[in-house]
Amino acid sequence: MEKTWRWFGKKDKITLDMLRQIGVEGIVTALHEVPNGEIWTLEAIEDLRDYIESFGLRWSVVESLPVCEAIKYAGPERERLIENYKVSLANLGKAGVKTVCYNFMPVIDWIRTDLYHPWPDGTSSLYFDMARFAYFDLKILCREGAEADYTREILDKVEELDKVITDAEKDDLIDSIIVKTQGFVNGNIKEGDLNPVEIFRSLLKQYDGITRDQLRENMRYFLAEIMPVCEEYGVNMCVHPDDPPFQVLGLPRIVTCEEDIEWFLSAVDNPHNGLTFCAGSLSAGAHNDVVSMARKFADRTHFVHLRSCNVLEGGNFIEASHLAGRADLVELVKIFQRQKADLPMRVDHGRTMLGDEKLGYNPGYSFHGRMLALGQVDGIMAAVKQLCEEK
Ligand code: DNO
Repeated sequence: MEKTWRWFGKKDKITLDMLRQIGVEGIVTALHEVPNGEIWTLEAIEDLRDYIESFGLRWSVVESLPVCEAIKYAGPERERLIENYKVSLANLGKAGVKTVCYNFMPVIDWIRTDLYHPWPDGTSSLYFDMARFAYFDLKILCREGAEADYTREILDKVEELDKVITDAEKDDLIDSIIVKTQGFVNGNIKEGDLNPVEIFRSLLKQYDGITRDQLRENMRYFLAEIMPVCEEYGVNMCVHPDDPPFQVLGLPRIVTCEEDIEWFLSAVDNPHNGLTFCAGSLSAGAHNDVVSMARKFADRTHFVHLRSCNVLEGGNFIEASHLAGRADLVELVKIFQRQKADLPMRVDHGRTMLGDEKLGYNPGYSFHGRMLALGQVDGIMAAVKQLCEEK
């Protein structure tokens, strides 16, 4: 597989020079400064591509070309936004950047309740705590009907937490769930936005009454519309699974499990309609057998995210070491390496360690932690390659 790294553009504190030194071959990035829904011009794409190439690297994958909410909920601006999307895709194709990762999660992209969950060895990683998440939903967002989505045990924990939680902890929870994890991925809420909870409530409203089936139909419609452009320019689309892979906050989520993936692949049965196999997101769902899913979907996988989670009691999950957890990365490397030797792969997230915490990296996107993970995965890849050659 091609060793890639998510880089957040020229403002990223981690430079392309540094990445070249640690064995990265391809870059995963986006035109982060272009507001969602606007066209990515050929000129801006070529500028960034040439900059990356001047370091001896290549722009391998776009993550993400964001799909606007109105496309997801089929608002009146949908046609115009899909037209813009097509132009951006054509421009990417012309510039030779032909793998495009996106997601179809309504309102909120990935969700964690704790960005610095401590490990006994002094490092920290990202964490999802169901009771704290339910607290946000019930006591901060005050979403109507939310109680019905949680077990009695979780509801009791929410009441217990309510007796002790401080205002600072509440702010931190809001920050972790809807602000810090969203802004840098071109999400709906950015740091510095006033009253994020209010903004979030109004975004949720857009999905009132939208069922999973409707969201599926809107995804099918979007994919069917863009496929001719993908065919013309040889662009491969790869949807990122929902993270975490289950329903949240009364919103439908439709890329959560084997059946969901099967559905969207066959709804628009075109090789350009594919998957980002994010082992981390998928392994956060106890219902997912990640290795068997990789076997099943390898031929429609255009991009791989290597990471692993442990699912804990009550629906909590923790981002494990890249050599542990529910996602067997050794098996996954075997499967994907056999599938396509130059399939782009990036290590996804890493521990915060050895001073990363002082450098203000985006949550999950530390330097040392990801470098350690890349070293581990690089070792797995070398061993797997040798074993395959010996056979
Ligand atoms: C988080 C990321 C996601 C991902 C998008 C792709 O760390 O995995 O934000 O980039 O969902 O569209």
